[in-house]
Amino acid sequence: MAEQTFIMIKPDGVQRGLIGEVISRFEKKGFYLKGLKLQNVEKSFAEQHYSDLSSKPFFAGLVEYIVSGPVVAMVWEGKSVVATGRKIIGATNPLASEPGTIRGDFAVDIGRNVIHGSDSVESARKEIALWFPEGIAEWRSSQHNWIYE
Ligand code: YYY
Ligand code: MG
Repeated sequence: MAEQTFIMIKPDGVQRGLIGEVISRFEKKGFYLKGLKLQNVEKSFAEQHYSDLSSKPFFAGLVEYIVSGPVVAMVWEGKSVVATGRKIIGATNPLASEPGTIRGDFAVDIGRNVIHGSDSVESARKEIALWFPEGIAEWRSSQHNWIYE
C-alpha cells in the first residue's frame, strides 16, 4: 500500500476559509484524498490525539484550541506523503515557516498555526486509526500514470 498521512485543518483554518486552499495544495501536488470529514471533537479525543505532548506547558491551551470549533480530518496518500506533507505545511512556528508553505503563507502565532500533519509513518498509522476507525475510501486516480512513473 502507498504511504498515507493524517492531515487536520485546525479550527482557525476552518473559520478563516482555508479548507479549499489546503486541499488544493495537496491535490495539485499529486497526492490522493482517501478520507475526509468535518467534525467537532471532544476534549478527551483531542487529548488522545496529542497524548505525546501531555507534559508540555502549552498542552491545555492546545487542546482548548482544537476543541474550539470544527476541524477537517483527512487522509492523504502518495509517495513520501508524510515528509512531503510536512514540507507543504511548514515549520511549527509560522514565523519560522518559509513563504510558500501553508503556515508560512497563512499564519503568525504558533498556537494558531492552521494545520496538523503526521510527523512519521508510524504516527500517521496511529492517527489514521484514531480518526478514521470506520476505514477510508478505496480509489485510484485515472491520472495516476501522469503523476507517478
Ligand atoms: O507537528 P507540529 O504541529 O509542527 O508541532 P508539535 O511539536 O507536534 O506540536 C503540536 C502543536 O502544539 C503545534 O502545531 C502547535 C502547538 N505548540 C505550541 O502551541 N507551542 C509550542 N511551543 C509548540 C507547539
Ligand atoms: Mg506534531
